[in-house]
Amino acid sequence: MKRALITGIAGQDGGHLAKFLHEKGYEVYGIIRGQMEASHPRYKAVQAEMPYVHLVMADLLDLAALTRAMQEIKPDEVYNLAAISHVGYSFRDPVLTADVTGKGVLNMLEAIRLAGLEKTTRFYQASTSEMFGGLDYNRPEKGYTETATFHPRSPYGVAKLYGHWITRNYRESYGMFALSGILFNHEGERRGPEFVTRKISQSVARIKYGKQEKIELGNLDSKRDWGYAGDYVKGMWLMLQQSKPDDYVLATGETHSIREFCELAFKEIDIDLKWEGNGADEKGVDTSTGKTLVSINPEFFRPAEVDLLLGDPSKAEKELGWKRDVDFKGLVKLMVTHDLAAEEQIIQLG
Ligand code: NAP
Ligand code: G4F
Repeated sequence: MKRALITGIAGQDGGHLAKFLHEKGYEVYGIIRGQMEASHPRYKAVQAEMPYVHLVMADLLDLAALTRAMQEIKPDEVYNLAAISHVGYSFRDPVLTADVTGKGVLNMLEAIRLAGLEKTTRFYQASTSEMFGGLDYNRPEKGYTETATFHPRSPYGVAKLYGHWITRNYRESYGMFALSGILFNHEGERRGPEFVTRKISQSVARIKYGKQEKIELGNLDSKRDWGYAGDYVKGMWLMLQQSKPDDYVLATGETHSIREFCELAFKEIDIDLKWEGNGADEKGVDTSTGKTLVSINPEFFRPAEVDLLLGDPSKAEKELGWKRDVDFKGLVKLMVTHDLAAEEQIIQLG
């Protein structure tokens, strides 16, 4: 039985990956942070959701705890998913973001070496399309590939770029099987409510049941290459099964605006949106009632924005045989359907 260690087990991807690896027959260990005892409500909630995961307490900032975990578990595969992962938040707390999202990767790699596992343990680093920055000058027509130029536009993107390069450096310096998946946005029913897609799908469900009047958003113009997280964790695993370590882009090859996501999400509850006004005065209005359902709150604007992300997953499709099951429309439907069911359950429970 192979042993896998996942950091960021309590996050969106951690849950999908743990289930996927468990179903493949892995013994799965997951790192959870904080002063957690088995009686802690958060620890209990994660354990209840994933009873097959052995939870290990450690923090990405704590090299000693990470080294101990490596020595005790001796994992065959390590998936480093832990990070301060919210781009907007990284502008508010850039130092912590650099420490966790950047230097935390170095701590993981060093922990593997200090435990003497650098020749046996395979390491996956969660790199990101945020490293490209979405600017015109570096954007290939068919989308970003593994060799496109990086130009990160947030403290998060800069920290991730350090993680990306230090992973590559450990591969080249010590012959470690260490690689990065450069993943474009992936979403789903486990997505945190602080990210725009989940904020929209949860709000649409609350609006449907009269618990919320409207959604306040920031930049509606930005475009993202959105896929389903369940499809992307398969790609992470495939990368670590190859005979040689290499970096791969995972993306859908399609890009859509925040506005389009809103339109499709409201369609799921039979509301057609039309857009009125410009800039900070723009509104999304219900065509049949005239009610404003989306408005702009400049609080959600970022000091620098990534306007457009589009990835080219050709290499992963060709070399890994990676395929996706969920397209953009399917993703919006899946998320809104999930959140409507959750609201219905709350209502039924009183
Ligand atoms: P997520 O839901 O935000 O999960 C991140 C996890 O990291 C959380 O469980 C968090 O723990 C944990 N964490 C934060 N700081 C930590 C620390 N100091 N020590 C240990 N754990 C810590 O992120 P995700 O969407 O699953 O993404 C997984 C990874 O892929 C992240 O590295 C992200 O940056 C990267 N990525 C994501 C996407 C995407 O679209 N989802 C795209 C490209 C790359 P708590 O639960 O305690 O907060
Ligand atoms: O959902 P977002 O916060 O995701 P973002 O910034 O693209 O980052 C996510 O994807 C990255 C991969 O490219 C990951 F590396 C990263 O960890 C994270 O998972 O924002 C998407 C877009 C942005 O342009 C943002 O300005 O939506 C815009 N937006 C508009 N209104 C909003 C809002 N974003 C958020 N979070 N909240 C809003 O109200």
